[in-house]
Amino acid sequence: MKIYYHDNEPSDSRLPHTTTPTLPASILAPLGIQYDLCPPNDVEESSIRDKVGDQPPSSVNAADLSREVPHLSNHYASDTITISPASMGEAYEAQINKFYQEHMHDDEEIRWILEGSGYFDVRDADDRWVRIEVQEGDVLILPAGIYHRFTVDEKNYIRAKRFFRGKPNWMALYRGEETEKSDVRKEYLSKRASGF
Ligand code: KMT
Ligand code: NI
Repeated sequence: MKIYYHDNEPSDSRLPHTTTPTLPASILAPLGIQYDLCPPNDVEESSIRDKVGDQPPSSVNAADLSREVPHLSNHYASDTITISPASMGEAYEAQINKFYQEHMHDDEEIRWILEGSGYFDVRDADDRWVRIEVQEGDVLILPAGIYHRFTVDEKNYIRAKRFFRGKPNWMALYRGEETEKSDVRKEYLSKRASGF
């Protein structure tokens, strides 16, 4: 996982938009973002690599993931999303443009990257875009109320498992006056101010 400020150039979102130096992963926690690594394998998923780690479990299913990633233990629903021209056809460009509109959610956004790669951009406390490069095995949890956006990279392919802590609700609340006034946003800002 590589983290850096987005260069804010308006060119294609799928380009790296890199700036240097890169940022340490420690900048994520004060924004309420959690990160973990959990390489997928072929028991549940079709894209397979050997697991890494000292004592890897022999397989990964939702229950194992819950054990490995303690903050996922309360989940009780999940689905898998594939973002690619092949899986989305004509809707592809429109869909990736939609993901790239700055938004937040009423609930956490929890993603386990099973295959491929992409970028999550999140706003830091100074409203700068921080780009988080994700790839296979990354588990990323964005808190409710944080402004963010997502794009695939130039390879145009990502497959991710989405977890729901409650009733699945994918509604994106786009940045604007209304969203700014919402309880979820206010709660996020207050938690961020007090260091989570
Ligand atoms: C979102 O709401 O930003 C997303 O679901 C991004 C796509 S998940 C790889
Ligand atoms: Ni989102």
